[in-house]
Amino acid sequence: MKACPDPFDGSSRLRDRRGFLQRVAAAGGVVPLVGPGFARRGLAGQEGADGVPSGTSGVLIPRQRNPENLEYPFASLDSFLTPNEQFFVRTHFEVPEIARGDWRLAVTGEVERPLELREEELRAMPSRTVTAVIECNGNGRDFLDPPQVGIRWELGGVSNAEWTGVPLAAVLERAGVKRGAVEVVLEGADQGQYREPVARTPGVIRYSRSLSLQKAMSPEVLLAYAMNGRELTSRHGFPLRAVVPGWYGMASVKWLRRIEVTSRPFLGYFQTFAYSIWEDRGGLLSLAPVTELRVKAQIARPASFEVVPRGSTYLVRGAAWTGAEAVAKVEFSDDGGESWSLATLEGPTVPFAWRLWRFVWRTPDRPGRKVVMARATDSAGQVQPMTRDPLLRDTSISHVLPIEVEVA
Ligand SMILES: Nc1nc2c(c(=O)[nH]1)N[C@H]1C(S)=C(S)[C@@H](COP(=O)(O)O)O[C@H]1N2
Ligand SMILES: [Mo]
Repeated sequence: MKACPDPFDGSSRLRDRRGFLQRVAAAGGVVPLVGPGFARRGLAGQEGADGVPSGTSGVLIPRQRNPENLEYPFASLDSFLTPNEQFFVRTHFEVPEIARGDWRLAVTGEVERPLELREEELRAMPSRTVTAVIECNGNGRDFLDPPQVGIRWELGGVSNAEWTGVPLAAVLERAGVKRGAVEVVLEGADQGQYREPVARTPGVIRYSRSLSLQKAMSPEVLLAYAMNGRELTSRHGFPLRAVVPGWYGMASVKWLRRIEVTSRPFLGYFQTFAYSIWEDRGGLLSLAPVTELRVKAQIARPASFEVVPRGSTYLVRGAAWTGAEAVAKVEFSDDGGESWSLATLEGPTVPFAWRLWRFVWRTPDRPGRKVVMARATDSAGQVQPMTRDPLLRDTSISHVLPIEVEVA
C-alpha cells in the first residue's frame, strides 16, 4: 500500500499571495505591472495546467496528483450549477475500483434488520433531487498566513450541483433504527495510510465520517447516484455517495460501502484527528468534529492579481452560501472593509445551494494595487468575520478573504 502524503502534505508550492504582498511592501504599496512573479506566473496569478490563467481556461486546476485533488477554476464561474467536468475533486486515497454487479451497501449496527442492498434495490426506492453546494473544509487554505499543511486550495474547493438519489432516512427506516442510537457512520470503499509522523494512521484505514442521527434523518440528506442528471463518475463516488447538504464536504462520503448506526459518538480519524476544530468550553479546549457550513461569499472576478482597467466599470461576480440558513445579503468593499456596498443577489434562494451575486464596481482612477473583498450575511444575522479565529485550526476558512488586483 502506497503512503499518501495528504492531508498533511508538505509539498506546497511557493505562495503567490505572499510573494505578491512582499512585492507590494517592497514597492511602497505600489506593485510594478510586470514583476518577476507576474512574468513567471501569468497575470491571473493562478496555476493553470500549462501556465494559462486558470480563470480563462476553465479546466480543473491540479493541487495534488496522487491521490488526485483538483480545484474548480472559480474565476470562470458563470452558471448556477457547476458542470460535472469542472466540479472540484477531493480524494484522500486512491479512487477505489468498484465493479457494478459486485457492489453492495451494508446497513449494520443498531438496526432491527441489517441490510445488504444492491444497486437495483436502491434505484427502485423513491428518489429525490436536491441542489447542494459542496465546500471542502480546507477551501481557501492558500489564504492562511503562515502557510498551513494540507492541500492549498485557493477559491475553487467548492462547487454546486443537483444531486439525485434516495434519502438516507428512507434506508434507515427500512432497516429500523433501534432506540438509543445516536449517530450514523458512513464508510467509503477507499483506503490507505499516512506514514508522516504528524499524520500517521494505525495502518491502513478507510475513509469514514459520521452524522448525528438527527441530521441523518433530515430529508435533504441523500444517498446519491446521479449528479446534474448524469451518472456519478468514479471521481465523485460511483456507484453511490452521500450528499449532506448544509455541512462541509468531508461529511459527503463517496464510494459508500457501509452505513453503521451507533449508540455512541464516532471518533474516527477524519472525525476528530482531521476535520475537527477547537471548542472553548469555559477555558477547557476540546476537539469537536466540523459539521455545518459557515456563511461565506467569494469573489470570482476579478481574480487574484487580475489587471483591472482604471476609471471604468467592472462587473464583479461571485457566489455565496451558508449552512442551514439562507444568504440574506452580500456586500462589497474596495477600501479594506471601511465601507461596504450592497451587491445584487441573482435568482431565487434555493435551500442548500449557493447564490450567485454581482456588483458593478466603479474602479479607481489612480493606478496601483487594490484589495477588494466580499462578505455575506445569513438569515440568522451571522456575518463573515474579518479575521481568522485560531480555534478553527487550518479548516473552516470563512473569514473575509482579500482579493488583490492591479489597477492599470
Ligand atoms: N470515501 C471518501 N469520501 C469522501 C472523501 C474521500 O476522500 N473519500 N473526501 C471528502 C471530502 S474532504 C470532500 S470535500 C468531498 C469532495 O467531494 P467531491 O470530490 O465530489 O468534490 O468528498 C468527501 N467524501
Ligand atoms: Mo474536504
